[in-house]
Amino acid sequence: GPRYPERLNCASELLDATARRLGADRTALHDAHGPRFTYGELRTEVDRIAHVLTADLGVVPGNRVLLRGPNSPRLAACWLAVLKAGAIAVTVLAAQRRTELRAVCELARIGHALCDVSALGELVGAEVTGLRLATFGGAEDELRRLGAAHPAPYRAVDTAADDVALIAFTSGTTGQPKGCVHFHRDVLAVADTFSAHVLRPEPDDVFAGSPPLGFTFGLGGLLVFPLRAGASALLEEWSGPQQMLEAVERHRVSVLFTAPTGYRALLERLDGRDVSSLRRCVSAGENLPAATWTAWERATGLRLINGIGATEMLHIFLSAADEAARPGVTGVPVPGFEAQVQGPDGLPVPDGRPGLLAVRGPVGCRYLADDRQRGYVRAGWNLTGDTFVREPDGSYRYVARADDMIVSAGYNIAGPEVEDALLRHPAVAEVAVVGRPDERRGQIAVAHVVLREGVPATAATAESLRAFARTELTPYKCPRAILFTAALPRTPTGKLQRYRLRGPDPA
Ligand code: 3SK
Repeated sequence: GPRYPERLNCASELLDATARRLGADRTALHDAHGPRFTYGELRTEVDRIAHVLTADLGVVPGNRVLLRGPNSPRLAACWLAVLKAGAIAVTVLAAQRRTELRAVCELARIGHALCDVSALGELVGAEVTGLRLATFGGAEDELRRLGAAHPAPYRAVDTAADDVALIAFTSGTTGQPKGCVHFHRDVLAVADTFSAHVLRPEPDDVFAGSPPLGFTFGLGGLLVFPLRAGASALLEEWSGPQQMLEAVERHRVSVLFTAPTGYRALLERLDGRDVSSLRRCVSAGENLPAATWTAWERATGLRLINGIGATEMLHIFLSAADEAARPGVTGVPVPGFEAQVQGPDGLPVPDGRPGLLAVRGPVGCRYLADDRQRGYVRAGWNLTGDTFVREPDGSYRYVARADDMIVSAGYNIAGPEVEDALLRHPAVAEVAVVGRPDERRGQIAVAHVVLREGVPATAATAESLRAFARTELTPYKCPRAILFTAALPRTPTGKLQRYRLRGPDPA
């Protein structure tokens, strides 16, 4: 893995060092309509915010600062300022509600916050005791007013490479959120492994995408990777795929980050759009069906870069560079990481057999005061909770989340495999296949289907899907029930909430 000096402030490395290396006049961040921040202007903005944090809000190194707002260059500047001031960034999703926010603030012992005015209501409603808060955005723009009194520059706090830089909360597809602690060196390590080896960005690249900065997929892809490369990023809260495609065209976006659902939504609206500026398209956040990979290649000529990452691991650890990417497999360990497929005893299983994915590398899981650490880390390996098969050629194929396997009449059925088959049917826009308790078979596979616009939700459509499944799948894998729904339940980061389809909401 990459090596770093003992003293390291990653915000200063990403911003000040890049500006020195490539020149302060290059564009760093912008949104779809507003003014651009060059590297020099971004540094001035960050330094002013760092002064406000220190002088006006009383932040000292090691304090945890909550950051909340839709994706924007200002939110990114706040994140960099918190780290430059030696404090710890706790970025939450703009979509999170007051009860969730209160839980996060208690777990992370939040004493300070910077919040976009558009996302203020729920934070105020969370009634966090003793919170010192400044807002940004809107006509008042408190942060800008306070910042104007502090001339740049701000000298970055001399943090250690393994001082805590951020606490990222898992999106919680099940259960209580968990805080994942990451160091200054971890932030650079994800850029110097996945981004450097798989994306290989150039300073002229323009990054954009849908994941929020409060999800580490977005933090890496839309802030850390572009700045590490001296490239630029478009940080915007998209109203939908249409607006995203317009921006790709207008701003000549070259590196795109979104989840498989995002690529399917873009595919529906690609007609007549010029996306020739795109060079690398990264898909993560959930399983990428082979059908989506193939449809994207057919429509754009581009090979989707599939990856699997985890908030616990900060970013992507298994992927394939685009020339090596092929449908249906995730890829190989990113240079700097090792992977194994293990049995329940922690020993590697032979190639071709399913088992638990175990990974290790320059970053790893450190839960904030949570006993679930024992379940995630075993003998130095991180167990991500995914079932994988290692193919004889050394590539890793996703099977399912370990707890998402459907066991029906003694057969193991991987929901994603059935979904992949149904997605090839022209009537299907989205699908989730989950197990439902059944007296005779233990569980049965149930397909929850969102139909494409204009397709009627009739018995004839269901029969057509059933017949199609029989031609594509071994009979025991065919769904026993097909249910039509308007939308699938997802977390604010876009992850499918299978548990909500399996039965009553446990919350
Ligand atoms: O879910 C993923 O695959 C992922 C990817 C990058 C960063 C974080 C996560 C959770």
